Amino acid sequence: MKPSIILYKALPDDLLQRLQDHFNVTRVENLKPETVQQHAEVFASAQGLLGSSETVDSALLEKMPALRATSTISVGYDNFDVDALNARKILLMHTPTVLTETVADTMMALVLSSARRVVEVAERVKAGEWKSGIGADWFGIDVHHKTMGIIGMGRIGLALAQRAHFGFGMPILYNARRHHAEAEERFQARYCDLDTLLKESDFVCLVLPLTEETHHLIGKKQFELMKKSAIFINAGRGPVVDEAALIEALQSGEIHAAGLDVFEKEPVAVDSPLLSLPNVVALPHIGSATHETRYNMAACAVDNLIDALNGKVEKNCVNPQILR
Ligand code: 8YV
Repeated sequence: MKPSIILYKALPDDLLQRLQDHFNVTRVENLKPETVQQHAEVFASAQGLLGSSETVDSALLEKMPALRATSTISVGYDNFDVDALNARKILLMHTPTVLTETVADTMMALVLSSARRVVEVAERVKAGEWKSGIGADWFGIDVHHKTMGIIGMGRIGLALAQRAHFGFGMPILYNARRHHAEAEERFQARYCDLDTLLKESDFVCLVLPLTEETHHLIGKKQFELMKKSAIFINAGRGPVVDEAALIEALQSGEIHAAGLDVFEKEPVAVDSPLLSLPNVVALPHIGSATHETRYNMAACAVDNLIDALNGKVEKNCVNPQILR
């Protein structure tokens, strides 16, 4: 008999078929307590779980005593209680490589659109404001040859550095838990402590996962260290930034502008001051959201679950040590 699994995200037909070739699949809308209660028996016998953007905590795991592997269609796994998974010897699989280039493209889009005010001026054109030659009130600031500071030199940080260095001639500063030889050799990136990076960068680009250590890493003091002309970009996780401090820094002119793909609470509240500030480009967490990459992420997550339930954890596994 095929193992039972719960799918809590829509999949393209061919990927659903691949999943069904291996497993007995029950599709649910979400992992909310009402849903779990409604399908209590299936949850109690499921060995696998596949989807994204839902909380997986000990309350849920208690309802899933047969669970052996979870597979998230994302690189980030801050919505999983990893300690609780480890304690129950449940594998956690994720999709770290397939989205790298797409997220780096999104970050570069935020850099360009916030510096050159692309969204704002395009709206003005649509509103019929382009009546004669443009004056300084339409101007932006240059991106090329400015200094980019990258906080978090993982795969996405490297892909961003590549674009900025080779495409835009930008000197790269970076801060990370360790020195990164590849970044230093390929892009002449210079390692700095966080304060130095904040003081010297024209673009401060944040691409960190959310952990206890990174929560509110960037707050009032860090915005004060940045140049008044600095543009702040966040495409990692919203709660790494103290959003109230960010709003204040943007309103007071402590920093020049921001390009944001992530927020402390998503979707961002429609009455958030971030949405009425002209110097903010706000995106709805589209980092990896292209047809190609979302397909590749889903395919990777399907294969990850098949692998995990066969005990194969050489790649894409957050906690392979639990099998040892
Ligand atoms: C997705 C992401 O938006 O992979 C991640 O960690 O943040 C994004 O690619 C999200 O997880 C929905 O699948």
